[in-house]
Amino acid sequence: MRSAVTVSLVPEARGGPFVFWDDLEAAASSAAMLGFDAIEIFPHSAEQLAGLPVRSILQRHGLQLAAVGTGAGWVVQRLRLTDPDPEIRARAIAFVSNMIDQAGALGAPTIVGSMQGRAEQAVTREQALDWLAEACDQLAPRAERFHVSLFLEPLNRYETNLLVRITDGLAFLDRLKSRNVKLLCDLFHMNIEEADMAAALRLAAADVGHVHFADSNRHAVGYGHTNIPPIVDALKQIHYRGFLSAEVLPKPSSESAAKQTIESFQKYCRGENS
Ligand code: LER
Ligand code: MN
Repeated sequence: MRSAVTVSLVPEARGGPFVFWDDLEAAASSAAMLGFDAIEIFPHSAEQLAGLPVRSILQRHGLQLAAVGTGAGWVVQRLRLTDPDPEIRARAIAFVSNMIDQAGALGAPTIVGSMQGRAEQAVTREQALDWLAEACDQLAPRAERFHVSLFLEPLNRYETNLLVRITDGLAFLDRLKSRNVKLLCDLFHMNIEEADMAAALRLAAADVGHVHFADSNRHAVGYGHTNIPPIVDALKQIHYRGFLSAEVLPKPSSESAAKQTIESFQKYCRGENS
């Protein structure tokens, strides 16, 4: 397991759960200094990502790119893969596709979280899930060209009514044609929705592609009340080899949240060399 920390390049997402903000070079420098293995970037758009010297920043600081988020498509442009308007769905697919191309060229997977949208008004959950499946079956082969997966993230009930629990995610993967979609298991959402977080991770097993490492209150792990050891044990048991990526509030400051995260990572995952 490897450690990662989030960097948001989206001013409109201010107040959101990202550790570092705005300045990729400064964020990478802090992350490397603290001993993180990787960063996870939340960019404004694929175009913004393409215009940044990401590769050289990563190289300079000896960091990997854990994943790239697409939430700005929703936060900034109000695009959703399950919008009732086919034109908006097409634009949402284009937004994620372009991100897959940029992230993929950097060897990183792309995340679909908020872009899953929600079933509302005349749209049934079944209909929304059909649209989401259609989108994922277009997007996942695109990611496959770069030998990376597409990560799909169940979100708590206040953010979606589509993929909420890990079992929703697993049932959804079953209906896809593509085998290149894995689940992003966010410990903050799971703390709200799962009866037993460790059991949910064991059930997902090889379908766990990425983990958002957050405490119960979405602060850095150690600042809330989630019981982390059984979760790390479950991840070891399923031979999880991916990242534990801190998608948490920058509280009391970015530096403290990052420092607390890496200390927790070292405390709970020490001796773990897989
Ligand atoms: C949103 O709550 C979240 O967890 C993000 O990772 C989704 O884009
Ligand atoms: Mn998340």
